[in-house]
Amino acid sequence: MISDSFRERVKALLAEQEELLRRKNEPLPSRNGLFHRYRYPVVTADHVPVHWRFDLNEATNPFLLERLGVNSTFNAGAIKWMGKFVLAVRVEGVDRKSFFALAESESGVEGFRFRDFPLEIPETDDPDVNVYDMRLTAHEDGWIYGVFCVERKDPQAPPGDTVSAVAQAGIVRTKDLVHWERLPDLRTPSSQQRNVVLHPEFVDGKYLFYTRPQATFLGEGGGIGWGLVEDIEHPEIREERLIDPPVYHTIKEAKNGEGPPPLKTPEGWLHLAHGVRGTAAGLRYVLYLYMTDLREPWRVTHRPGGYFMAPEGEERVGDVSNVLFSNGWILDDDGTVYIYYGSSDTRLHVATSTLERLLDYVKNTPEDGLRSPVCVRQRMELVRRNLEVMRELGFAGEAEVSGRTM
Ligand code: M1P
Repeated sequence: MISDSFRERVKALLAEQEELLRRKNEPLPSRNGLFHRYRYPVVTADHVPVHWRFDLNEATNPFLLERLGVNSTFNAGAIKWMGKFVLAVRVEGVDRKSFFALAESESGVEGFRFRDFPLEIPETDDPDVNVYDMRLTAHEDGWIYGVFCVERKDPQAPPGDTVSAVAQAGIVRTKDLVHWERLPDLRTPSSQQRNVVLHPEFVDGKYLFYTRPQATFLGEGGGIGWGLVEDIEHPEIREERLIDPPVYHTIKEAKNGEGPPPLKTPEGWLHLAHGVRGTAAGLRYVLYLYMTDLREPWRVTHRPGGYFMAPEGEERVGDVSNVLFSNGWILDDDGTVYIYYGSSDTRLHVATSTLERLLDYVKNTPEDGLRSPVCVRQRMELVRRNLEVMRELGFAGEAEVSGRTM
C-alpha cells in the first residue's frame, strides 16, 4: 500500500522533470554570422529519467532518496534516424563510470527524451572499466557503427599505482539502434587510442578510421591520424599516418582529436575536431573545422586558422572547466547543421549553422599565420580592403573621424 504523501512526492518529482523536458529552447543572436548557440543546454543530468535515479518503492525507499545519482551528460554521438534526432549521450554516474543512453527529439534543439533504458552494450573478453564519447557512423556497408573509448587499468602499472590506464577504441554496430553487436577493439600500432572515428564510406574497399596515436594516456602531442582496416570483424590498422598534427602556438598546441564523422559535401569532407592548449588555468579545449579531399579523405585541402567555437559563459565551468568537445553533428536535408557539443564535461548543448556557411568559413578563413607579424599582415590586408569598401559605401568618413587612417 503506497501512502498518499509518497505518491504526491513522486508526482512532484515527475512533474518537475516534465516541465524541464517540455521547456522551449530558442536560438541566441549570432555574433559571427556563422552559427547560433541556444539559450539552454539540450541534455543535462536533470534530463535523466527519474526512474533511473530514484528507487520509487516506498517500502524500500521511504525518504524517496536518489539511489543512483547522475553527475553529468555530455559528449554525444548523433544521427538522424526515422525522422528523429537521436543522440548517444555519455551519461556519467556519481560513481564516475560513464555509459551510453539514447535520447531523441523531433526538432533537434529541444525536447530530448531518453528511451526507457540505457544502452547495455556487449563486452569483449577483456572487461570494460569505463566507456565514453561514442561516434555514430552510418556506414555505406549498411550498418550503424558506434566507435567509443574503452578504458581499462594499465596491466603494467606497478603495485600501488591506481591511476595509470590504457585507452582503446571499442566498436559496436547495429541496424536498428536497439540490438548492438560488439566487435573486437581496434588494434593499431599505438599503445593508446582515443577519439577514433569511422569514416562513412569505403576507401579502396577498406574501412577508414581517423585515429589519435598517443604514447601516454593523456595523449599530449599525438595528432589526428588515419589508417585502413580490411576486415571490420577483425579490425586492425597496420599503418597509421598523421593528417593533422599539433602545432606550436596554435589552438591545438598540446593535442587535438577528430570530432564526429566528417560530413560529405560537394566540395570535400568537412571535419570538426577539438584542439587543446595549456594555459596557467589548465587545458583549454576549443572546436575547429578543416576540410579534406573527397577522393582522398586524408588529404587536407582547407585549414582555417584559429577556433570555430570556444567555451563561453556557463560553458566555461564544470567538472573539467574550459572545455568544448563535440563528437556528434547532423546535416539535415534542408542544409541545416546541428552541432552537439559538451561543455566542461558537464552538459550537452546544440548550435546550428548551415552547410553553405560552414563551407564559406572553411574556404575563406585564412590559415593560421603561426607568427604574430604574419597575423598582423593578414589583418592589415582585411582592414585595407574593408576601408576601401567602406569608402564606396560612404562610411569611410566615420572611420577617419574615429582616428583610423588608410
Ligand atoms: O576532459 C576533456 C576531454 O578529455 C578527453 O579528450 P582528449 O582525449 O582529447 O584529451 C576525453 O576524455 C573527453 O571525453 C573529455 O571531454
